[in-house]
Amino acid sequence: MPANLTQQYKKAEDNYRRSETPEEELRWLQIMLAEMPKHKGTDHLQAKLKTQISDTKKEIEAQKGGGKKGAAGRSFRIPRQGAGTAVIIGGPNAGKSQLLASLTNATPEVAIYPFTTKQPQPGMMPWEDVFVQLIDTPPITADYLEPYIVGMLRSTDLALLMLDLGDDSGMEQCKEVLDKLATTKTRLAAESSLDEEDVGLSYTKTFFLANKMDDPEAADRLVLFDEMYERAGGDNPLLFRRFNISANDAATLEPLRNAVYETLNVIRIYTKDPKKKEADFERPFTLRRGDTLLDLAELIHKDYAKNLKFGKVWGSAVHDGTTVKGDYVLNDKDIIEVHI
Ligand SMILES: Nc1nc2c(ncn2[C@@H]2O[C@H](COP(=O)(O)OP(=O)(O)O)[C@@H](O)[C@H]2O)c(=O)[nH]1
Ligand SMILES: [Mg+2]
Repeated sequence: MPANLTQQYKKAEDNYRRSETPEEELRWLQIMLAEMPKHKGTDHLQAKLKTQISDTKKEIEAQKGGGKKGAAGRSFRIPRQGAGTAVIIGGPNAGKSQLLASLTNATPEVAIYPFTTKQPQPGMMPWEDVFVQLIDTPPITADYLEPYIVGMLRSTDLALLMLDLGDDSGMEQCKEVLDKLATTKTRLAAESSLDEEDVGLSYTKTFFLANKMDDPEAADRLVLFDEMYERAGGDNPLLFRRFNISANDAATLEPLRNAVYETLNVIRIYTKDPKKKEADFERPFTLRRGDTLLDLAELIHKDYAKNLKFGKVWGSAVHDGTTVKGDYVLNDKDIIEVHI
């Protein structure tokens, strides 16, 4: 039975995905439950939401209690940072940690033996004057999937699925990752979405990274991999946007780095204190394309949104110093004075 989820529900789930703290998560989960159409088709999802709400409450309590672990499986919470988040996944030795090391300031252990990475590790990838958060994860195999990885995939902006082309076993190992995720309610897809028919099923936008292209046999293996999936249905990696890379060769990663930033669909806003001559060019705010002056005010401080009088804009779409109201749609690189 289709769940017929409302726009408000979807907006709440979107905000839940982007929550940075358990308190924020709790707030959006409660709104999701309130917005959920109540009928037989959503019984299961309602029950799940209630469990999530109670787990999140426990986590908040545990934090207050001081340093104790939260609800089971939630111990690896990585707070969202930067303009967006991408989670790196794949089989053992695919090059996940190498990718994190090449693209970010992080220094994960990169090694020839599998299962080196036992905990998720974040790093910040620079893009012009902002950062994107990348998270390296332990490998997924036929009989090994950390439950928190599923949670991370569900709430991330983008997944980066890595195929190891440096070894004949890489193709099968990549298939195992997809097959394993197919046993959960969190799947990889060309675009992020919620399933309207199967309640609770969620798809996360994924880039497919064919890694170790420098290996002499890599190109041949990639052809074999594609043949394996040519007639397959389901979460088919042939549908994902593809990048042929060598994770240890930064030059091959440039198109990927740009695409990761672009897919986040964010804009940068420089704020200017009305009392000062210069805007703050050091730390732009990042917002989503389509966001308004009111959204910016909310990001700065709750009271700013409440007391917003007007804004002054220096940007590409308006004359310099134009006065605008809360519904003004922001453009990338706008300089904004917020007046309260
Ligand atoms: N030739 C080659 N080796 C790579 C590449 N990326 C990673 N490796 C090697 O593959 C092995 C596993 O890499 P690692 O990042 O630890 O894999 P992980 O288990 O997925 O985190 C290491 O020996 C890396 O040096 C690549 O693009 N080309
Ligand atoms: Mg690793």
